[in-house]
Amino acid sequence: MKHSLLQIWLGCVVALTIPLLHADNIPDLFLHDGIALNGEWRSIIDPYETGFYDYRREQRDLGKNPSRSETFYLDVKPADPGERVEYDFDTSPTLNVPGDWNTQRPELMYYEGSVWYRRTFDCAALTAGQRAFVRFGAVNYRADVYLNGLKLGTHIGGFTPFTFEATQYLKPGANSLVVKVDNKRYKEAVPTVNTDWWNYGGITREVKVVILPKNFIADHRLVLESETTRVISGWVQIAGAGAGEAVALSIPELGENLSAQTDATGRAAFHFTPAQLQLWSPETPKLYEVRITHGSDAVAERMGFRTVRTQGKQILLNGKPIFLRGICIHEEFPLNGGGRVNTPAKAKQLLLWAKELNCNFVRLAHYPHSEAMTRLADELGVLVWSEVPVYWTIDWTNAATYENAQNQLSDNIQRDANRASIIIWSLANETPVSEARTKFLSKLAERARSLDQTRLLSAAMEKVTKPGAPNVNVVQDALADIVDIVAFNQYVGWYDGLPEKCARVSWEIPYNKPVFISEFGGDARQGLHGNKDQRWTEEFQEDLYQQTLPMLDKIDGLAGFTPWILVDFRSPRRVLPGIQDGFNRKGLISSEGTKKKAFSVLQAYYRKRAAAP
Ligand code: GCB
Repeated sequence: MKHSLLQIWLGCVVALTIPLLHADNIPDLFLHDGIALNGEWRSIIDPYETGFYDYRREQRDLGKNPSRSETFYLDVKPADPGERVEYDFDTSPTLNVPGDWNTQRPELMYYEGSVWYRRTFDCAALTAGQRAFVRFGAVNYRADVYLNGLKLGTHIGGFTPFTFEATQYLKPGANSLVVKVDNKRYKEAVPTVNTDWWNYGGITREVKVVILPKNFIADHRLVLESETTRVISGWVQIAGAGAGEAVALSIPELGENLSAQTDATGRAAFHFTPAQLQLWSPETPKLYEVRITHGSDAVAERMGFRTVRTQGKQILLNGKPIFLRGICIHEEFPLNGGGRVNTPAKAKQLLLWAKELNCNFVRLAHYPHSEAMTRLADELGVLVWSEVPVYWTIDWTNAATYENAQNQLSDNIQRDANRASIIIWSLANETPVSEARTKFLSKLAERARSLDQTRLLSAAMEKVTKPGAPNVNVVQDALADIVDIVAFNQYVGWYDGLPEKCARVSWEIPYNKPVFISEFGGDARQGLHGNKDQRWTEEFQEDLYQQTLPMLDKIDGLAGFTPWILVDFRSPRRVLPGIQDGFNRKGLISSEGTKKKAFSVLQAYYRKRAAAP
């Protein structure tokens, strides 16, 4: 994305409070092989940001002559025994990448601030016309990136990929890549200061250096237009190209071998109708290898083809009504010390637990999960709700906050637009209704629709009690007019009365759209037993599920739900000793990986639903 003058101006205005906007207008290079920079990086904890600001609080990388003594990204050694250099990456401890820093070192468990990472790597000289890029899967929250002492750029936002061009900065032989990572929370940020999850810092996803020809495959999109005509259409974008460059696209299993020429914008269009296409669905998650070639550049990936739309109160997958048997998931793993999911194996385990529950759907809360997760969902046949961290009380009237949210949404859509598993883009979670908030979210919705017309839009809203009728719940939110699915979180039996209340409650949801319950649940400490009236016991949570499920069944137009949540997760808000100990305990699986009693209640309910949808 290119930035407008307005954006640049806004960037200058708010730079002191909220470091602005990501600086890349370079496509995601996930599919290209590169020099993997995973593994051990040297690290310096820098709570006062000494390596970044001088003693007058001037940003060193904006200064005319950054001093060698304290400017960490220069990564120098004393030139002679007398030189004062007050840092040394070579003798500093290491952190693993990808990985959060919190679970790697006890002193970083609660740390919110800056950590410098340094990785050296060797590289051959670029040949004429070649271009070099550095790609990060995700860094939470702000990354300032330097190669061989020079700045590549700044990225804001903790859960989406970014790529900087490094052609002018890469050296033949040894290179030093330095990243200042800062996970401090800001009121103006997305998410804002207040969340019910742990603010894991670090380079949490993979890093690689990619060397490409001058013009290269930047992006592609293939969409099944209709389940009846079976027409697939789409495009391949060649970066740097003008008109008349040849692009080949093949799907060997379908016998498709196509070629097309780029137009003046470097885009080649494709349109074809395979003879024997098997549609992707949770029951038959059929994927085809799609290969794209342009000159010496080639990428390949496995893709599925399906349609999704709504009709009145129904969600139709491949033209047939589907009930979404779901569960919410945070990107956090219970075993092996916990922390952010940082391997495909951990992501897979989360999806396998969801499948064991008889789910056909997951809500990936409350931010984009890794590429590995959504690709595994394609492979395993699990439908996905994908979300951006527009959570609770965002700074709705701040233009820079909006740009930030829009960038995160756009980057998430661009990254995952070819995933058959993703059927819903979610704009927000539990945001307080106001004119400013609805304006902000309407703009986000417009943006999402401009980037992708093939999926459904939603947001986790809230229900309210009907005035004068304490047992009647209603959804009254202008956002419901904008989204395709009316989704809301509800906690009858936990934050709202006791589980027995479920039997008395009725629902008024006055929209001719599918209704979806994006959260319900209650906490239980695994292993704590008692009777069902005793809060925090497994029996209380089990009873809450037993009471909630029949209550939800009565909702007109119910198209599915995602209880909160698959696994207990860390939350600094949850302080009750002996029960919470820093964890939200609404998981059906404990922070040690053990299933609680309510797991079987939901599993049995979904088994029945699957048999008679
Ligand atoms: C919610 C939030 C979720 C919380 C959950 C809870 O409504 O969307 O992020 O963790 O409630 O446990 O209170």
